[in-house]
Amino acid sequence: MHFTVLTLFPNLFDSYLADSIIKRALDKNLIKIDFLNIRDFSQDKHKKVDDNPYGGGAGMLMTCQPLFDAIKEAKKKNKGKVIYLSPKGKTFTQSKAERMSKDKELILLCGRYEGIDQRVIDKLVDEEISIGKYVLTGGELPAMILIDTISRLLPNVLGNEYSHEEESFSKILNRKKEYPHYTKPEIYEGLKAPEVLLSGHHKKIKEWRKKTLL
Ligand code: 58G
Repeated sequence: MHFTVLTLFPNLFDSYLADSIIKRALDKNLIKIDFLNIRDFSQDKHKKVDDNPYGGGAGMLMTCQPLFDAIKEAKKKNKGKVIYLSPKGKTFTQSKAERMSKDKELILLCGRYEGIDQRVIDKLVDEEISIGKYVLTGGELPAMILIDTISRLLPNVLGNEYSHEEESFSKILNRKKEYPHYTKPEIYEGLKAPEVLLSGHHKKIKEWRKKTLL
């Protein structure tokens, strides 16, 4: 999967991508992430990328020119859909991630301030996606959430220890209804892991798990 991220704050992605399993996916070339700093496309002498909204109102909007030019540049190397991360978008779900993981390329547009000029959305955005019903200061966290969720679904991204093959998505999402999990040590500050799980008696373990379903 090739992601191109358009943002005013590409550095926000560094620490997240420098760690964790996403770093490994990048190193193994299972995913590629390009960043375009929207400010680099501003033709304003002070590299301005925002202005007051027509009709008045609080806050600033990202202007058309840097966004049109940044998206045009992104499209030279990335033929995927342009996704705008916005609280007005359609809610991102595991099913949506599964569908998007079948794409080869995606362009992720991160807004700041009070959002972007509607003409960018009308002309250049293919889809508006929201990670939930709350407003953030920028689209960068939602973009990272899409990258993370989609990347872990790609072949060979998860190691065996995190494999989603053996445990289905529906199971993960229904974890509330799943049995409780325990790992070492057997006793932690006097709290014992259930005896039956240490017994090696598979039939009894299965019965215990069945009866502990919430
Ligand atoms: C209102 C306010 C509309 C995504 C700000 C648009 C992005 C939440 C989500 C914005 C976001 C989400 C500017 C800052 C989008 C722009 C960005 N907030 N729920 N904020 O996915």
